[in-house]
Amino acid sequence: MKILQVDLISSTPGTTSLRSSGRSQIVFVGRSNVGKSSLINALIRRKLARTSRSPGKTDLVNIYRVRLAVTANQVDTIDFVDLPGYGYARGGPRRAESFAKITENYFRALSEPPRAAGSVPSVLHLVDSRHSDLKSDRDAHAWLENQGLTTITVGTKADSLPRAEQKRVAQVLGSRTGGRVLLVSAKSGNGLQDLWKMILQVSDRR
Ligand SMILES: Nc1nc2c(ncn2[C@@H]2O[C@H](COP(=O)(O)OP(=O)(O)O)[C@@H](O)[C@H]2O)c(=O)[nH]1
Ligand SMILES: [Mg+2]
Repeated sequence: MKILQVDLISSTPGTTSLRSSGRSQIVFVGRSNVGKSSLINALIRRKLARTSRSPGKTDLVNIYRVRLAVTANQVDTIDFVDLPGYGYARGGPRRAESFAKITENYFRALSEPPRAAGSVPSVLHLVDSRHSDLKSDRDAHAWLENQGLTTITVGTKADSLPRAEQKRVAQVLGSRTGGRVLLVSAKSGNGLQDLWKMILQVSDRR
């Protein structure tokens, strides 16, 4: 698989009503600072998404259009949607509301007509491997499942855990998510190939 081109095609406040692009969409959801932007950059092998040490900076919904050659004669386009993080307490109540206000708003907008055929997004729900059992993440997971969305749980920053601990975390997350879980590291690159495989499986390829 080869990534041919990636463009930031839209960058809008989360309160804007978003319409489905009619393309395969992979939506990246997770707490602030979980490593969303780093993971997107690692997957697309470019430094396009802004990363930050201090949580809660991004209020925008950024959409990256990824053109890739899955095989020599099959070119696909997938939109990566980077939603603002939720659950960062120090940002105050406004920040705490961001999952409700932005994430829910985003998915709701997608389910409103007019809706292009085959435009149901798949969700990568990012969870920090070091803090894998937070209430805000469990709530977010339950909410996403309730919407009937295809959700894959991705444990980030796996490089910061010893191997035995990685296994334990994968089991904890796996029992909650019916096994649709993968541990990755944007830093070391571990798990990225498997994640790409999953992305190609869940995105609708026409
Ligand atoms: N050790 C480690 N740190 C990471 C990894 N991915 C991201 N980080 C760090 O986590 C912080 C937040 O990353 P960022 O991608 O901006 O998170 P976002 O707020 O979810 O977009 C930054 O300091 C990153 O360097 C990873 O795979 N391993
Ligand atoms: Mg970010």
